[in-house]
Amino acid sequence: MIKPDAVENGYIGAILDKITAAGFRIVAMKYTQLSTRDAEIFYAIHKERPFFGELVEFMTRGPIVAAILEKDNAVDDFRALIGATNPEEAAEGTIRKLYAASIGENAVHGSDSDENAAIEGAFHFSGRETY
Ligand code: 3AN
Repeated sequence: MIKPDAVENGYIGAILDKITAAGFRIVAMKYTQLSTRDAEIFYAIHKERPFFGELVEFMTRGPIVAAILEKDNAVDDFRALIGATNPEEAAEGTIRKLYAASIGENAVHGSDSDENAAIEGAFHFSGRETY
């Protein structure tokens, strides 16, 4: 996902450019907005974390871009491309270093495993929206 902060700041095009330049193929994509319930389900794993309320509030405050991306070694390569969760710790040239302001508002989400990528892809897209 391209998160609400990056959408608000006009970075959709720049971020997609980096993603495609890095060799990812777009399997599915949409511009949409999460409801509170959507965000609570999507981030259910973080329910007990102190920042959960803040995270749900942030992720629902404006539109996002959701996408399914395909590449060899996609999970690790995408996490390398986006950089550390905290933009201050993200490597030079990574998406979070370039386009994120804080650990809470960090521009992009990437799945942390193939298993979660399948779950998260199915959360956003039906079979007939993937190509
Ligand atoms: P990542 O997105 O790099 O996998 P996770 O899974 O640890 O990071 O965290 C999920 C999301 O929760 C992050 N993208 C970030 O928006 C938010 N988050 C993580 N840690 C914090 C924190 N300490 N304070 C506020 N929000 C946080």
